[in-house]
Amino acid sequence: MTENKKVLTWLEEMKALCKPEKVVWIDGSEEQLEALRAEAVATGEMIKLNQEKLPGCYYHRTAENDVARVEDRTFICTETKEEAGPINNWMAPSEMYAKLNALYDGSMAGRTMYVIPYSMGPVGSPFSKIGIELTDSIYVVLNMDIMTRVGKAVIDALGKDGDFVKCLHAKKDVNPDERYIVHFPQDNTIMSVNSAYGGNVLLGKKCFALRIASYQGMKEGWMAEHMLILGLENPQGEVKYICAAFPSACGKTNLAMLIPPEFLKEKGYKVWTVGDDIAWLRVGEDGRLYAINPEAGFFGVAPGTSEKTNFNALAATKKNTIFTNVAINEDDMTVWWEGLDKNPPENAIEWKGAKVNGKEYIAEGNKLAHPNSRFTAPAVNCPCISKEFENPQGVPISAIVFGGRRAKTAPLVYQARDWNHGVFVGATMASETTAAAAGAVGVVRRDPMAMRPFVGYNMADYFQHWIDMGKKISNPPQIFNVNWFRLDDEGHFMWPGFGDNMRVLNWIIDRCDGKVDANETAIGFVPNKEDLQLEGLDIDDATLTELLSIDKEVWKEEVKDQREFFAQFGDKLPKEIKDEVDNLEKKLS
Ligand code: GTP
Ligand code: SPV
Ligand code: MN
Repeated sequence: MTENKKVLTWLEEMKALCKPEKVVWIDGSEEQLEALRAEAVATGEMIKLNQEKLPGCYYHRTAENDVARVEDRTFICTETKEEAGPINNWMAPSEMYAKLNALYDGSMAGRTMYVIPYSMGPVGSPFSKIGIELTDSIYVVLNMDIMTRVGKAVIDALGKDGDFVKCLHAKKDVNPDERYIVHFPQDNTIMSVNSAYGGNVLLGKKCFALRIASYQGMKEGWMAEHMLILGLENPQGEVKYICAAFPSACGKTNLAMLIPPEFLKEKGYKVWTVGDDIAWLRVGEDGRLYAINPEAGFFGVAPGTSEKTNFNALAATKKNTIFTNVAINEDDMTVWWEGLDKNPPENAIEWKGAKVNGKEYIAEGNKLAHPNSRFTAPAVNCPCISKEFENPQGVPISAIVFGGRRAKTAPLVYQARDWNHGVFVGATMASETTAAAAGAVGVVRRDPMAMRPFVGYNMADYFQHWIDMGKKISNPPQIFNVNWFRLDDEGHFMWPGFGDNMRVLNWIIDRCDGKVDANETAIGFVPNKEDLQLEGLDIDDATLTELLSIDKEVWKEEVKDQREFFAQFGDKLPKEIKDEVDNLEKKLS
């Protein structure tokens, strides 16, 4: 397949280590992929779903102990601990390589090693980067084929001496005690062992496109972010692009594919999806920030996805999709998850594989689908995919939006005063944890820029990189913060969310265009109620007032917590960030 000596040398070394029975290069051809699907069905690794209702769709179940990213087993192995910073797990590279080599030794005996050449970003784009993943899992091959650009064209683009990110995955026996997701940013190397769950094994995604890429971006002057990218089209047909960073399972896929409320749709407003999870950003010649989505598919949260909440995502899953850990409706071999509709199948197979009466099972308080069950769907299936999706130059960004799940504290939306204040707003993000990572759910934690689990180096240097980038962007995006998740005293969401978030996006674009005034507060600019398009919205004035209010006493507590979080970075914390905390405290008093 290739004459690239770096590839061939590395492949020989990894073969000698893992000792597979054979090695198969993935060329991206449909014949090869179809044969792999048939093999996976024959061995039980995948289940073929109803091919009339869900053509090209398959089902996969992971081990019960292997259903989410494992942050406590994810490592950044830089030469020094300081380069990895206080947030990341670290081990000295030599020590980690020794540990891993023992685990990989002979790990593929009697198995096939698949070689997946893949591109993050359109092949040949100046933004794009190449990786090669070695894996012994057909499930990984088939997912990578949906999530990235795979095959011969990538090898051609790599050429005789191009560089690539080395990715090794061995499934082994998915032993959680020997599970490691390890990054060596200085060696362009990723090693994953003893898992078969998406975020741990689709190494182009979080491991490369965020952890390794954030390190590359810091060195090379660009940014890799946990952001969706959407285009907002107004009735005049102009499209403005927005990036938004929300933590895992906090609404990126939903916002990226939003359908506006009826009265805005009638006027001609539309949303186009460029990306739902990851953005790579570079400064363009015109001094604006440009973004591409390095991925080719969506690895989306299934529960809560319905025709009502996210019509476009659901439509994207109707063909050539792999479902992981959802429930099966045995009557017609289709899929089901909580929130799809109000009709759980009676003859159901729940996500762990037991046959149950779905209605009774749910009535007893069980879940049919795992809360982090996912679909892997090709982006081209999405009815609202942007025509700029494949644009190798990316799209110009007008606004960056941060957000998370905050039951209290954060108002519906506010705008930062300038770039550095915006960086501070991102750096002080906090959100309640979700099922996307192993561990407790619903605990508020600091998650700067939604990148806490994904920064491949010291987070203090990452803040500095954001500040430095600001100096290079002569025409920077405006920065905002949103919170769709504010709760009332009874624990109900105060804001309807989903399609109605379009009302907030329109205000954001109006602010970027200088069309509306705003109310300046200690934390930033908050909308005047009359500037939000509220037609057709069932919300009373008191609720709206509450959603836009800032409780100074609560925010004073917030500042204390911010200071505590920042303290761990010591002298490495950029002065600009420290100044912003002082400034906020002053404005609150
Ligand atoms: P990752 O793929 O893990 O990075 O997640 P994501 O940010 O793409 O999250 P996603 O859009 O899949 O949403 C996760 C959950 O949040 C789903 O259960 C949604 O139903 C819910 N959700 C999304 N948007 C909203 C909203 O505006 N309001 C409320 N209340 N819930 C929302
Ligand atoms: C996330 O957890 O943020 C995801 C899913 O998007 S995973 O690919 O598992 O990281
Ligand atoms: Mn994500």
